[in-house]
Amino acid sequence: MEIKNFINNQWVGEHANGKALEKIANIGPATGEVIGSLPRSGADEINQAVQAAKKAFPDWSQTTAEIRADFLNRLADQVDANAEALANAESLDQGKPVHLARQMDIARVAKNFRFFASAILQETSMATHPQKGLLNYVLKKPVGVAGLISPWNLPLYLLSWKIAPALACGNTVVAKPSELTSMTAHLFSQLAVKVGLPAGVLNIVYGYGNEAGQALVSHPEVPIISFTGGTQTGQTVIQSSAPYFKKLSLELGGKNANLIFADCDFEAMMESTLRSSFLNQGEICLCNSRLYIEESLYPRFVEEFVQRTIKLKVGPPAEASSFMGALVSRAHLEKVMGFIQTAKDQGGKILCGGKKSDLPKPFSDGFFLEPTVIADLPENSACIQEEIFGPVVTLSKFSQFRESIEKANQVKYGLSATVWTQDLTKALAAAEQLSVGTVWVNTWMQRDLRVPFGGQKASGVGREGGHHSIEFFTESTTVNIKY
Ligand code: TXE
Repeated sequence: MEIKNFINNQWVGEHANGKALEKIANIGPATGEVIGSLPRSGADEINQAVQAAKKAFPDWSQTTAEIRADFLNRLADQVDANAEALANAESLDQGKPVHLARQMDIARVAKNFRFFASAILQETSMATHPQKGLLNYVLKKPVGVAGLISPWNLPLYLLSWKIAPALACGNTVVAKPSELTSMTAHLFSQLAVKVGLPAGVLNIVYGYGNEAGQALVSHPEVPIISFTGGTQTGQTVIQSSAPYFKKLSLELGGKNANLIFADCDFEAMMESTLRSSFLNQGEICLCNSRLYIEESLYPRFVEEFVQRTIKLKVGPPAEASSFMGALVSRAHLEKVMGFIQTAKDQGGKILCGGKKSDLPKPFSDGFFLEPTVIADLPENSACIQEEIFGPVVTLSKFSQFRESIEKANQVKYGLSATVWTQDLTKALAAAEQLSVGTVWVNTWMQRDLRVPFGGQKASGVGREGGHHSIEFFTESTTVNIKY
């Protein structure tokens, strides 16, 4: 797939002076082969997109919520109608199994658009506070050109989670997907043209983060940035946008604890813990990579968990029986392997996994890694403190409730946590005491899209979801009239 920038509803592969843009080779994670290319865009291309979005803003921001909701619903219909092509492209580009791309990523893209199409129609944009002789009311207005930057783990799912509310609120958009996974954004731009989205409302520019991404974050005419990616990069985004006082929403890394108490529903916990540890090759910021098991349950847990982890199939992404596909890039595979080596150096015990999976041709050069379980690490070790973002989990014990909370909270991240217990008091106390943005009790990755989603500490700033996204993607003006 030869991807081109999508600017003003045109696919553009050249600089403004007509010279072809340099191309970045896109490597397929399952084979390590080149599967296409994307443009290496820079500040000029970002500026072209911003000017197109600026030009489209007056008309688009004046449309009614009904008209915008109708566009979002038609985009959702197009996503459903093209789900197979989108799921295959996502799998080919990111390495995840096709069945996971279909039922997790692409299904959620359509849901994101439908959700915000209805949310914008329910929004009470004028809160009035009448007093005797003084009328106070609040206007909610679109902000302008929204800069949306998305990562490579759930490419179109997370990009749509930003595009949908941004457009619903009347903003126009310049999006910059991860250079590792740009294919579904390109396919999505074709759907936008198909539904007749006016030119310049949605623009997508491809390229490296420190070039195109950096140019978008520091563009003076982009007053709002929604970013999902690494904690390190989040800091750069804050610094680059600081001179402009931009509105920022940052959803960053996580190092989420899974607290497993002896009184839990063991089978339900086990089933869910295998998913929350290794789903999407462990490349979900909400994965639970730190498992804390109550001492009395530990022997039974370890035996069962290791046995079932070994049975998880790492295979060709197109096969329905593959639970895990390939990691997103060679560099990421090496990074995760580096953590496993460090774990060994720091006295950790590899209970299973730890090696690259060897698959037959044409997958022998793919970035496949066995699901890995590491025990007996000190709490201050790198694998327990740092985000690995791969199919690697650590096991630790606790004996007291208080100890489980202290261990869960002792990392710099604060995105989410999961608690397995049948004791209501314990569950409620844990939810109160865990310093994270989201707590799951006896489940994982289930939530109503109206709740605020995001992290605290090094996991980010701000919340998106339901009304919180609408708050973020609008500016409010308070009007006070004396009569
Ligand atoms: O993120 P990056 P990456 C974590 C995970 C992963 C690490 C790095 O630990 O190993 O982040 O992953 C763009 N200015 N998460 O490399 O680099 C970049 O092009 C502006 C957790 O994907 O942060 C891409 O579009 N933009 C995360 C996006 O930022 C810049 C999911 C994310 O890239 C930029 C993914 C810059 N200076 C990784 N540098 C989650 N919370 O879900 C890069 N980008």
